[in-house]
Amino acid sequence: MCSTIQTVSLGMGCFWSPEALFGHLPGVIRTRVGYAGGTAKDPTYRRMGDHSETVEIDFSPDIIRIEELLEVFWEHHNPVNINDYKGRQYRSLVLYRDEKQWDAIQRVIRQRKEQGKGEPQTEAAPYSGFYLAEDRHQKYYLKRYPDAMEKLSALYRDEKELVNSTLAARLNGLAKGYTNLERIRNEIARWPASLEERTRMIDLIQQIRW
Ligand code: MHO
Repeated sequence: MCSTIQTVSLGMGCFWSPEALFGHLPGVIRTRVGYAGGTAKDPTYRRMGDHSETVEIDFSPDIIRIEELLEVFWEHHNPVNINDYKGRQYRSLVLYRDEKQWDAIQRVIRQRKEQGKGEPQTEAAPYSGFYLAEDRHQKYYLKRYPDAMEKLSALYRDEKELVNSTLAARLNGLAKGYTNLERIRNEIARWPASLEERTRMIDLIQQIRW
């Protein structure tokens, strides 16, 4: 138990949905979206250069393994080379952090091939930096619910802390329809926080008008 938190970055098209998709999974601790995989300095949404839209995922390998994240990744996009469309913006991309992650990528690809799922044209490259996207892109679906954002603001010091929270990751998944309140409530009950904090979170999310 308690192995250290790992991080992986994935590109699979417009980053709004992947953030909600991975954010809803128990074991995922934090998500954020940004630009990575290229060489251009200080990319922005308007000037992304050779970077791709990516979601960066912090996860606890005790609860969810990288292999499971990779299965979700390949099941939820068409990993073809779409280099011609908008440059590398929507590239299928995995940025791995170490040799173990690289091995896991190869293992999952091999298994999927054996299952007849074909070979993904995903680019796998060593992580070499990540540029956080603009605030408006972080937790994009959750931000479509102003009442949720307002109620959540009572729990966090500022919006940055709010959007970086595990709770925001889950609720962003909920806003996109990947999970439901019941599952989130049950999960919070198992989080390593004080009873008071957990009760506060659960009370608060019950009051949100979706
Ligand atoms: N369909 C979306 C994609 C945005 S995503 C951050 C749009 O063009 O508005 O690439």
